[in-house]
Amino acid sequence: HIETATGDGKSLYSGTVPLETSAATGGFTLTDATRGNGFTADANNKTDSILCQLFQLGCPTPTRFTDADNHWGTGTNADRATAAVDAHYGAETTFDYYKNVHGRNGIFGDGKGVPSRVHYGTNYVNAFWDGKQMTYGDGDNVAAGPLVSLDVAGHEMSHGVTEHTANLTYSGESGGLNEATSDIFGTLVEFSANNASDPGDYYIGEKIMKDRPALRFMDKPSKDGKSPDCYSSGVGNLDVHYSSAIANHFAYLLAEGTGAKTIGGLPHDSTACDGSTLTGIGHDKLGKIWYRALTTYMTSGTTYAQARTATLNAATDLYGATSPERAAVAAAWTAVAVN
Ligand code: ASN
Ligand code: ZN
Ligand code: CA
Repeated sequence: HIETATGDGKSLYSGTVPLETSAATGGFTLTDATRGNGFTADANNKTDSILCQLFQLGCPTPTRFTDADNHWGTGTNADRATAAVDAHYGAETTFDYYKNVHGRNGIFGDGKGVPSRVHYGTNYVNAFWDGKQMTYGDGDNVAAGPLVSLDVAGHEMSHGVTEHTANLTYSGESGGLNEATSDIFGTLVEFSANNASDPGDYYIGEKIMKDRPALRFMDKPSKDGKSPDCYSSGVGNLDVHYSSAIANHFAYLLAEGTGAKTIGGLPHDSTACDGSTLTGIGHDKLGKIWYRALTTYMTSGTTYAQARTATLNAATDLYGATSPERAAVAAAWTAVAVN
């Protein structure tokens, strides 16, 4: 007999958080029956063999966490359940973001929750969505700690949303748009949590990175030393995590405009490629416009020029052809040299 329960956990990055769990004989489990039975398990530092990755053959079975009193984790890595607290909270927050803001019932739109695995591999500095489940590495404790922050969780699970909507091909300009979609919604998931320990910002991975302030910067992507701030032909030849920079910069400028400000306690400063001054329309409207563009107008081969049209169409649908929102979308693309 299993019944829903509400516990709490001491996370690594988000303070003490409420957790939806299940009560069963022998203790509680990290299974969220209120969100389609998404659950969080321990990968036990194992990795998936190539046979597992390609044919789902011989894949290691993650172990379910159990807890006697439904108070999970200690806030440090010494307890293996701590990273699980962050991952479970990240899955809950992402599920709620898509449901409450976009009316999307889970990653697949079918109400099903997803499995999350923590403690994948050894010193594994990545996290990934494999089409069915979330997987998080522990990091190497030099470049990065465990990759279980809210923005990373939202980023990875949003790859599942993209796959089931526009299905943007993961190379060329569409690959950059796929990655940017994950950075945009990962950021909006972080904002939506309204968590005092991990407030919303436009940095990606600021909680996990140890040797620099963040993995990526949407206000000025070139702060990472590698990403472009402005579109040029050939941007589609870059790795998708750098070609994403154009849409990340667009998204920041649309939401926040140009100039310097502190957001989530972090410095942000954005400049338009054409020197123009922009006023933002806020991150809620950015999310509405990008989600409608992704689910209504973008397709697998969408380019940057076509993303401009897709978001203009979305803004027309949502706010009208002569709206300030639609004009702001046009100005933000022009500001990153997508004309
Ligand atoms: N963390 C990487 C990403 O989501 C891994 C991947 O799936 N390509 O971009
Ligand atoms: Zn990604
Ligand atoms: Ca962030």
